[in-house]
Amino acid sequence: MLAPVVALLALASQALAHYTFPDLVVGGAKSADWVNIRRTNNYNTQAPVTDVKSADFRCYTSETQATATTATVAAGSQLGIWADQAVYHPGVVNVYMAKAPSGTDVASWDGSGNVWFKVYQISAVTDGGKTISWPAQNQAGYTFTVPKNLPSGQYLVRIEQIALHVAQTFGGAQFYISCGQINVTGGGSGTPGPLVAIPGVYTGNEPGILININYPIPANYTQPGPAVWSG
Ligand SMILES: *[C@@H]1O[C@H](CO)[C@@H](O)[C@H](O)[C@H]1NC(C)=O
Ligand SMILES: *[C@@H]1O[C@H](CO)[C@@H](O)[C@H](O)[C@H]1NC(C)=O
Ligand SMILES: [Cu+2]
Repeated sequence: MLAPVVALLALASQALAHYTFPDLVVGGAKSADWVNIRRTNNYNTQAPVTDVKSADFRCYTSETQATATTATVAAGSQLGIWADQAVYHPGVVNVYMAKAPSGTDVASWDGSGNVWFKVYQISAVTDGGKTISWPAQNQAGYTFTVPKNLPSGQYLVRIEQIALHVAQTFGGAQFYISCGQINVTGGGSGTPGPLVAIPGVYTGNEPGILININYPIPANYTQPGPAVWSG
């Protein structure tokens, strides 16, 4: 008679197991779920992407084929990307953006090509091997500044939280991904870069992706991806 209990526990731990990023926070106001962010395949399962070469590594919408309502965001202002529950896996965060080609509505753009640059990251804190800590852990979401010199126009904004609790084997790192659509106004004349393709930016063998975070405690941590462009 243990079976139903075990099944229930399994369900409960599955429900607890993961998270999604369904909300943008613009001007301090949080959107409803999946309004400004393209609904991801995992909106029910919350399951992560683990194949960094898969098409779903970009926006995770192969099944939903979702687009979103584009939010207006002033350059230089704060933009938040919020999760459906606390991001409790230890790991790091990267936020990338990509500008839709001129004349193309971002709602009908897939973000292909060498077009993505990093605007924000939260890494690990190390001290030579005594301890390692994860400032991105146990957060409800993340807020960053849209670079002041970013040219005005329509962009995809993509978050990835890289959960590293079982990342000691290849493909073990879990990527929690979402793409929002924003229309940047009042921007500048900066040239964002370095530009990367997504997928393409990672192989899965990076020291910050294929890593045992538990033992021995890493003495240092290398954030995956290009440098942040801050404008
Ligand atoms: C983006 O903002 C510009 C400037 O306010 C506006 O002209 C344009 O219609 C907006 N586009 C979208 C898709 O919101
Ligand atoms: C720590 O630094 C060394 C030397 O630069 C490097 O080889 C190693 O990959 C780094 N470890 C991590 C986890 O980033
Ligand atoms: Cu999980």
